Amino acid sequence: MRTNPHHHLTEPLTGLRNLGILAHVDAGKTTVTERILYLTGATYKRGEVHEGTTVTDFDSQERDRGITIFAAVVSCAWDGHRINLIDTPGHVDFSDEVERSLRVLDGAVAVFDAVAGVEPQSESVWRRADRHGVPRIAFVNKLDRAGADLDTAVESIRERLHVTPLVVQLPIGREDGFTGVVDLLTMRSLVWAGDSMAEGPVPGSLLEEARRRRRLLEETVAELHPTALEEFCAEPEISAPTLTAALRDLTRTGEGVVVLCGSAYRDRGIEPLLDAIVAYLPSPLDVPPVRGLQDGVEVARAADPEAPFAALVVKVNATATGRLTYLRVYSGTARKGDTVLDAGAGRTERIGRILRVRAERHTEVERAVAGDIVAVVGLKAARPGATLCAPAAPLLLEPPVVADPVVSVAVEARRSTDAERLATALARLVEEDPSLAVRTDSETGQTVLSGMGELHLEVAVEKIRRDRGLDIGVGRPQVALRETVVRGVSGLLYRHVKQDGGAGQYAHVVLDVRPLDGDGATGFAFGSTVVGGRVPREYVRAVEAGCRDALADGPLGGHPVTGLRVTLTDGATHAKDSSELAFRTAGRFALREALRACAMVLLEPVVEVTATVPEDAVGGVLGDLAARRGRVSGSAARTGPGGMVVITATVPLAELFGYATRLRSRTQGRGTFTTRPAGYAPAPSGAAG
Ligand SMILES: Nc1nc2c(ncn2[C@@H]2O[C@H](COP(=O)(O)OP(=O)(O)OP(=O)(O)O)[C@@H](O)[C@H]2O)c(=O)[nH]1
Ligand SMILES: [Mg+2]
Repeated sequence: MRTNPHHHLTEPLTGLRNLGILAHVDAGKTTVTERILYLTGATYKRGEVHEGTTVTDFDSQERDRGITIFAAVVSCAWDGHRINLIDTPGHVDFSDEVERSLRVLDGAVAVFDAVAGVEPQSESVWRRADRHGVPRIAFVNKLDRAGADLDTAVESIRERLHVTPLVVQLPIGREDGFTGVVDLLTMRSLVWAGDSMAEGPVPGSLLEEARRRRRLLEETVAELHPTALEEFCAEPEISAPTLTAALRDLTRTGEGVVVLCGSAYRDRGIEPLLDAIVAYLPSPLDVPPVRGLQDGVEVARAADPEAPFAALVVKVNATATGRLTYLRVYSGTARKGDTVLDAGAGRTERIGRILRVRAERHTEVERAVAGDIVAVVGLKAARPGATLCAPAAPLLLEPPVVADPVVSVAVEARRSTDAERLATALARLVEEDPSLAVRTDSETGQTVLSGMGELHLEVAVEKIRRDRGLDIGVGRPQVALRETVVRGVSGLLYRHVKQDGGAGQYAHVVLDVRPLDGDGATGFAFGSTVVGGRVPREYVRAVEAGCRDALADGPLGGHPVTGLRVTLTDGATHAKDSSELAFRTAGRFALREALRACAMVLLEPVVEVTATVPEDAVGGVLGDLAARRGRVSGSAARTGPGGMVVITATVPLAELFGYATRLRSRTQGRGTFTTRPAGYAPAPSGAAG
């Protein structure tokens, strides 16, 4: 069933799948990707994560650490379709990579561990995919492991993800004896041995169970899909073609999720997964047209090769030898040599070469058409999230959301002569990864690197060490604190008046400041209740901008301020001397003064920790979490896979530095944990900052 990799596809857009592989750490995303590349003929050898030989974990740190850090794009072909595949990282510190990937995907495969079921990070990425409206199918992996069970994994999908699982396979054999599946649509068996897959009739011993499950699938589909229901009522059974069509519809609306299973590591279950990707997940033509701003007005652009060009920058790889920019083309066609506009930056760039990203080598193509994901050489400055478009038809696509960095470290070059090289290296790193930020501390003069977590920063610093051979000193990690309002003020009047010759400035504003509703709520809301046009609309907007300026440093310690609502209640203008600038300045100083009058409190980031530990270590682990100011959640400890106990707790991020080492030693290396952001909580007085 292997297709010829050199077969040249001049496929229509309907044959294209932009697909992401999503899951919790270690569920097997990279291994699934690797098997897909092998089966589609994109590679000639199966790579292994633990041997550091996979295509998508190509970075030396990924290979050393055995985890995916950077989302990687790779293209392959299956059954006359082309698949652009993005293997994403599972670790929470790199979830911005996932967010950026989701922005440009049309569909995804969510991979689950058949022993652990739905894990916290799979739940988080599932929610993210919901927000982006990305249709998914589920692959329950690692069916070969001791304790693996498809049915329990499916139940956890139903319970934790609140979706209706549509299970289309029945496993043949358990754990070590897992050899194949019964395809419940065709009612045929698929059995794998070594490199080959054999199709045959359903084994007699499984026939009854297979029929029962087929019936269950029909019932579930009939409940959700009108055409299927009609056939279900009129005929003895729903035919395979009707089922397939219904499953495709339900996948696209998200009303149900098709569940397949297998063992990527043992090469079992990947062919049907590829068939399902092609059958159920949408092409670029099946998803709604992209929306963007044209002269400030929202417009839709269809995935039409003849329309004006518009693309979103997904990723940038800036290496010493050049800059590779990954684009998702949403409309139009780009050709080698074209000039395109970076709509946000207002700068034009030239497309040097266009590459299709393949496993073994990249191949040059003449053009990139709507729907495709390609890599481009020659762009000098476009950053991830930028829109590139035809200069004659500017369009600004919404950039992916970038999370606020929560952890920072001071970095310095150990040799003072390296200071400039370090600054350049940091600047380049930030260009590639918008979830990193660099600033100079105004008090200490130190260079401070901020990111999504301890591992994120460790990887960033190590990358500079490796790529540039720089000797770098790194300070202790610090969490990013916030300030919030606990008791507001009302009727704060601020007058900004300068009328001593020349162009004057005149702005009066009156503000109310209140905490945002909800404990630990973050964000900023602004409104105006000014009546009778006492403050014209453009000045109201200027006041809002001024307030946003003031949020950058709060009165307690210069931390960003969040979780408040500001209302402009009154103001006054001067016929000649009022301007947007005057009102922006007034807004800034007014809020700054108001915040000094408010009761404020420091907030620190907290995370939800899920630790899986051996039973005899539970007491010690709970005690340790308490000492770290952790609050163990309701159903404190539940029994997880393999007799391990799963503990969930909310812990301040500041207390978690170095926790990996501690947990390992407390559990003789058997305990593992993952975290996910759980917002902010009031910090104890005297919190580090
Ligand atoms: N037993 C078994 N092990 C598997 C299977 N699939 C993957 N693994 C192993 O599980 C480990 C993690 O696999 P990866 O493919 O790196 O998982 P991942 O989801 O890409 O991990 P991150 O990218 O770090 O989130 C590796 O040691 C794999 O060899 C499987 O089907 N069965
Ligand atoms: Mg991986």
